[in-house]
Amino acid sequence: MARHLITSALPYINGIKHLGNMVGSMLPADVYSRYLRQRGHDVLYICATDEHGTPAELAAKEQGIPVDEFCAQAHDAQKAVYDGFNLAFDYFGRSSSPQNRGITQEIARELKANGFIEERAIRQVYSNADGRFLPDRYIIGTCPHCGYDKARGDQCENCTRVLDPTDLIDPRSAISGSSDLEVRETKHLFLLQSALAGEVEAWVDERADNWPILASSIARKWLTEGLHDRAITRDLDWGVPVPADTWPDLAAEGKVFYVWFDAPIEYIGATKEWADQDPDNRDWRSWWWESDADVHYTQFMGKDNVPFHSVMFPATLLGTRAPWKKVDVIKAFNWLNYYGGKFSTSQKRGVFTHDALDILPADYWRYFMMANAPESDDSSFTWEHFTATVNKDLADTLGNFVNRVLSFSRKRFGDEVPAGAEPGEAEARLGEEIARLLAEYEEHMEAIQFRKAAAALRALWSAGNSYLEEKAPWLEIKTNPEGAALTLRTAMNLIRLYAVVSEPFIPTSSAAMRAAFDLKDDTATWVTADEARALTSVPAGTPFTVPPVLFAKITDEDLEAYKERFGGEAAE
Ligand code: B3M
Ligand code: ZN
Repeated sequence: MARHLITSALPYINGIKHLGNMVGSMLPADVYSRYLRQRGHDVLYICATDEHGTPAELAAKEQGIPVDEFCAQAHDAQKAVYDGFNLAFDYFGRSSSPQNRGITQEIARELKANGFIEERAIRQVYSNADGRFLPDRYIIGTCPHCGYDKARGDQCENCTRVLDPTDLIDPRSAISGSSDLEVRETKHLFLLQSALAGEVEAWVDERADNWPILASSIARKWLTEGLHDRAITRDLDWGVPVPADTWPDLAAEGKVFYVWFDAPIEYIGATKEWADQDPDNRDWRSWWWESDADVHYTQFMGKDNVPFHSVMFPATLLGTRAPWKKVDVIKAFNWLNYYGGKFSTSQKRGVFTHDALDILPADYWRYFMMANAPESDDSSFTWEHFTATVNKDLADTLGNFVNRVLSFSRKRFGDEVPAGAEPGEAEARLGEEIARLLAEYEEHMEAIQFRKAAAALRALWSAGNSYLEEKAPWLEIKTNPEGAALTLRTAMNLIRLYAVVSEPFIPTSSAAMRAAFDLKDDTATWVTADEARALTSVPAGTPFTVPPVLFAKITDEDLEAYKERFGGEAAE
């Protein structure tokens, strides 16, 4: 038994999340966590909303409510959706927590003490009307390249060119609309990443070979481009304040840390939030202090987040000279597209997480997304593919097997698992096959290869169908009722095995399968190779019930309706 710390990239507080966000971070982390828990490991799965930064401030302003209120509401709304997907976080925190504030400030002080944070003066736009410095994206004006009149100081949305606020024609404040702006000198904190570059490189070299290739290649590419010093403070009201004991001038000016500085620290912060709920029994430092070398830490994220996690966050932690636990394995994902194009909130293209749950239960989505996870390449969501997968794998191969076996047995033998006949050659062959596929499934899960793991799971389900076709108990019953009883009993043992091993992917359906059998002392969380070979864990005489249909098929009419509602056309 090992201790596994698992985090998924923190969903940003504002904006609707689509299936692509989910498949690249929280869902795979949940599947992996569930698997490890079932294998008996001590797992801590931590996530949180990432709440600071300008987009949150602007969204709150648009709604006319204070930013803390906006974040509290948006946090609850996101949490409800994740509950709906059955994401079994040990804790889902908030980066605006006092815990994160404290740890972020502590880390900044340590970095300064070690000479890795320096104050530098830069020239920045100041708004007299607002009485504050404006971050780049708080300045709006006309784009010098394309003439778009709502270009932001960091980038023009229309022609996508990167801009400097001073490039804008007729610049004005996004807060007040005032054009009474001037450029003033002001101080910011810089993280001296260049001084840590060698150490970070050595750190990456030491472990990235063990990472799935997508993450290690991005980390290496980023390192070749060189680590530059970065400004880690911003002029915002909403953020972790620069601590006044260490930088009184900057604190007096109201500077806060840049959102990407405090967001990864919230992995630690949220662990402390979790521990503070039950301080007698939970020790957050034991998960984050490297002297507890038994902790194995895995992070899940989309590929755009890899540079921050593989290079910048480790640089921050290394620079503290404190034994903070650093990531062991980074599992990254490519994009999930929608009909070959991007999911788009503004164009209403694609499936958003709350709508998905509105239409179909979470297990349908969980299975489809993980079976088609964008691991080696981008993958594309289409309603046709989704329908075919649900109908074939879930409804036919798994669901139908379960219902057919249990209904038929009840009809012929009553409400208990039937006795009769000893396992023969067909059962021995089946047992070997199941044990082999189970080992394969475990191997892919350990390697965090979800598509392959899902394929092995599907093969386990298929093996049951092949066995049933071969033995044909509906014929057998006429000539050899004892043999039919053996077949059905063996098939019920498969159902029980499926219930246990499918749980990481389809927890609700697994629970329904498991509940079908009234087993005594039903505490097993996994299936051993011997049990898989024997297929006798559910003995004759065990009472059982027939669960309601596990997966309803998606009809042609449903398919058309979904395409109509969500737009099912190739992107232009
Ligand atoms: N919030 C992801 C994003 O919004 C970002 C991840 C933070 S992980 C520390 O794109
Ligand atoms: Zn432009």
